[in-house]
Amino acid sequence: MALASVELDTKIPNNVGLSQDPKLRRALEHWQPKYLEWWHEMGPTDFETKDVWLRTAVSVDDHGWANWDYVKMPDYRWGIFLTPRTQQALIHVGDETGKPAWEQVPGEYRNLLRRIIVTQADTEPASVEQQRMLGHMAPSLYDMRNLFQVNVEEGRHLWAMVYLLHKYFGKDGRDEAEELLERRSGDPDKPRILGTFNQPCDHWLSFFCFTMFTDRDGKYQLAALKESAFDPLARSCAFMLTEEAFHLFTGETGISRIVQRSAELTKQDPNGDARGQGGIDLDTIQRAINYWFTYCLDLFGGEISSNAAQYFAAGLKGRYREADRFEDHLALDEVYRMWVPEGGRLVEKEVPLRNAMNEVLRDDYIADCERAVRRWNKILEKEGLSYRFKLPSRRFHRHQGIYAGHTFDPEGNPIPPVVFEAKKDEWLLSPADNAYLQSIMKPVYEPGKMAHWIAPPKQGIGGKPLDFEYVRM
Ligand code: BYC
Ligand code: FE
Ligand code: FE
Repeated sequence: MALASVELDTKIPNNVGLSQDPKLRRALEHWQPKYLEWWHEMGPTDFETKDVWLRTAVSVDDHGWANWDYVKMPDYRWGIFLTPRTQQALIHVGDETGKPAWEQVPGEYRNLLRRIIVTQADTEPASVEQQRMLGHMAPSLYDMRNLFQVNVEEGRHLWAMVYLLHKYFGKDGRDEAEELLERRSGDPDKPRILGTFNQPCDHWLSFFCFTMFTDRDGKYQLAALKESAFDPLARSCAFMLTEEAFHLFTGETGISRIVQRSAELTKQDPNGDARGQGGIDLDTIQRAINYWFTYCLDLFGGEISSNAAQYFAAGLKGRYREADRFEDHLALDEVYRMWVPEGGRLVEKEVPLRNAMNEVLRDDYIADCERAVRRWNKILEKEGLSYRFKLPSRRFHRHQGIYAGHTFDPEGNPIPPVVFEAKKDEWLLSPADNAYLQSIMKPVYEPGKMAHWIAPPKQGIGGKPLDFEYVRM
């Protein structure tokens, strides 16, 4: 397998040999101005002329794959990078296990693969749209820069998927690429595909929850696609995951810093309420966790899914780290036990493992989220507070799968809809919470300064100190 070298001085930086494929190059160069128009309209528009200290992917080398510099976001070099393979990849998921991975899309899986790639692709611009106003409330220049870093990289993830659509799906793929720039997060007529990506994310508590919980769904979905028998998709997702780590860092540490500050303010306040001190109270953080975590559980699809079984059988998607964590890649003989709502009660059922693959991936995701919650609770413990955060049950507040259409309390007990309605604002981020959070989030544009409601990070980023001018205002 010849490895294409990295082309950086071309219109579209890439390591997929675009210069040797004039037809594909022209098609992508035709899409490029439309992408830039979308960015101009739907990206962090009001900061287009600012210099931002950004990292740009410039190679796929494990050491030094990124370059750091001041960049104006519309000038960001969005490129197409695939993790190289040194040897022929073999399929290690589903019925075709052991055969060579596909370099082309098999005709019988064309529609399924297109659908998976389009669904993945659609989330990337959606998240940029959801976050487009947050620069105006940034708690510091450090945070603003991190927001913009996440935004430009989600843009690059769109490029990664659009490359696959253009290269492997002909006219259908080019049409899909156009439509990806036409749907809009939250638009009633042409919404984004998945529910969570139409939810407003209009303050920084939601932004950190989004990068903590929603980008983490991204991590697990990309990890599942990294195991795909369609090798260009697997290699594309492998490289996206290197960028994704920073998005998850932003979310997890962002919440840690809010928890730290909220704990301090809770102790300072005579009533033990951080809101009394102009900060974010612990209950509101818990409600934000409940809200975003449950919307993100939906992103894994139905608990019992013939789609998931088909994806696994065909080798289109694997489990999290399928290659190194599992011996049996057929998953034909096992069952998965889960609680299924039936006549107002929960009944334990056995589901063939392949049909439960969405739930298997959700399990790994939940375990990862639990790890982060333990870290946040350590902060509370250190501050001498008895309050503890908790992830709600996977049945609580669901809009997809077998629990959708039923009502549960955060512990997962079935409750009547009227009780849920009455308790909703106690359990989930409410309009009143959002209004309060927006009211305290005034932008802080002075280098090194932090908003009152968040603790500073341990250190700066990109080799710079915390008081560096990360965005030149
Ligand atoms: N909203 O068998 P089912 C990221 C639909 S995030 C709306 O349950 P399946 C990122 C489903 O399409 C990662 N509809 O689901 C993060 C199906 O429709 P049809 C994104 C939904 O197919 C932050 C029906 O319900 N990547 O990268 O097994 C920032 C029943 O299907 C939802 C991917 O999602 C929903 N939540 O699994 C930036 C990977 N869930 O057939 C980026 C690609 C299900 O009845 N996607 N439906 O019309 C997939 O692999 C699968 O499509 C899903 C769903 C896991 C999403
Ligand atoms: Fe992404
Ligand atoms: Fe991300």
